[in-house]
Amino acid sequence: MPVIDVHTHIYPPTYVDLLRSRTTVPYVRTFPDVPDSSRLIILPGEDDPSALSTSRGRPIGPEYFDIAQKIAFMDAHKIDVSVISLANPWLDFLPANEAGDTARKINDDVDGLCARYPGRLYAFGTLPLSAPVETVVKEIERLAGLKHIRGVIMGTSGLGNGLDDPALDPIYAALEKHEQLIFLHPHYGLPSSVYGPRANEYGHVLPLALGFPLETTIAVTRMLLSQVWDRFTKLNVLLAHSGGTLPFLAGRIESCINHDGHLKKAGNTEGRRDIWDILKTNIYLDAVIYSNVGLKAAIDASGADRLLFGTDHPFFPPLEEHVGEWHSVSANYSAISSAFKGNEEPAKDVLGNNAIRILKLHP
Ligand code: 5CU
Repeated sequence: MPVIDVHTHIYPPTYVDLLRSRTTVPYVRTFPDVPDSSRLIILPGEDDPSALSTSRGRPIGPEYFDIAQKIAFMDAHKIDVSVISLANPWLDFLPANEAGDTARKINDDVDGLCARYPGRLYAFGTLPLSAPVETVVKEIERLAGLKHIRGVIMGTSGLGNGLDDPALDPIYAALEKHEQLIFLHPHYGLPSSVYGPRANEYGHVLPLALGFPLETTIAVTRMLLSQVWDRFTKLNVLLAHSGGTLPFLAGRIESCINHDGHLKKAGNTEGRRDIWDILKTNIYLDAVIYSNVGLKAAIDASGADRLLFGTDHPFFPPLEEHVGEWHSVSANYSAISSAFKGNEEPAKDVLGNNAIRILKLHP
C-alpha cells in the first residue's frame, strides 16, 4: 500500500538565497540574541521587535531546503511518495518585473529536484501572481509540460484582491483547461488585532491554529459567493488543513446564502451550485487536521474518496531533540486509522490511492 504525502513543503536553495538577500518580511537572518541560529521570518508581523526571540519566526535548518533531508524524513515516516510544494509566502512579495523569471527558475529547480528521485517526488508549481495576468497564464501553460508538476500551490490573495476577483478568470480558465489542480494554502491569517494585546505571549498558536484555517474558509467562501465554480465547473481545488473550517461551517454558509435578501434581490443566487455539490465535485481536502474529529467532518463533507494524506513537513517538528517519529505526523496517521476503524479500504485510499488517481502519479 503506497503512502503519499500531498502536503509537504520545501524552500529550494534559490528561494532561500532570495530570502537571505532581503531585510523586510519575508527574510532569513540571524539575530544577535540567538546568534547560532538562522531564523525564517515569513508571517505578517512576525519580526515585531517586541517579540521574544522564540516567537520571532522559527529556526531554519537544512530540513527546509535540502531535498536529501526530505527523502530521509519520508523514509523515517514510511512515506513512499511526496508531492512537494514551495512554502508560503511563495512569490507574492516580488515586484511585477521579477516574478515571471523567478517563477520559471524556481519551478525548473523543483522539477529538477523531483527528477533526482524517480517515482518518489512530484510537485505543485508556483505562479508569479504579482506579474501581469498573461505572464501567469504562460507559466501555467509551461508547467503543464513539466514532467513532475501536478498542479499549482496558491495563497488566498490572488492578484492582490482575493480569489473572488474577476481578473483571475483567465488564470482559472488556464488551470481548468490544462487540468492543473490548485493547492490552496493560507499564509496571511487574520488581522493581528483579533488576537488581542497578549498575543505575543502565546507564540504562534493563535495565527496557526485559527488564523490559517479561517483564512482558507473565508477565501473559499468568497470563491463560492462570486460563483467561480459556476463559471469554471471543472476547476479543482485541494484545500489545506482539511478545508480550514469549511466542512464544519458549510451548512451555516449555505443557510446564510439562502436567507440573504440582498443576494436574492441582486439575482446572484439564481441557478447557483450549492456548497455541498462543490465540496463533492470540485474540492479535495488534505488530511492534515491531527484528530479524527475534524477528519470525520472532512469525510462527511467531501467523501473519503476526496481526502489525501499530508504532513506539513518541515513545519511542526518535535520540540524535543532526537525524536525519531514526528508527533505531528503520527497524529495524522492515527486520525486516519481511528476515523476508519474496521474499514481498511478507505483508509488506504486516503493514505495513497486517492492521490495516485487524482494527481495521476506513477509511483
Ligand atoms: O509554522 C508556520 O508558520 C507554518 C507556515 O508558515 N506554513 C505552513 O505551511 N505551516 C506552518
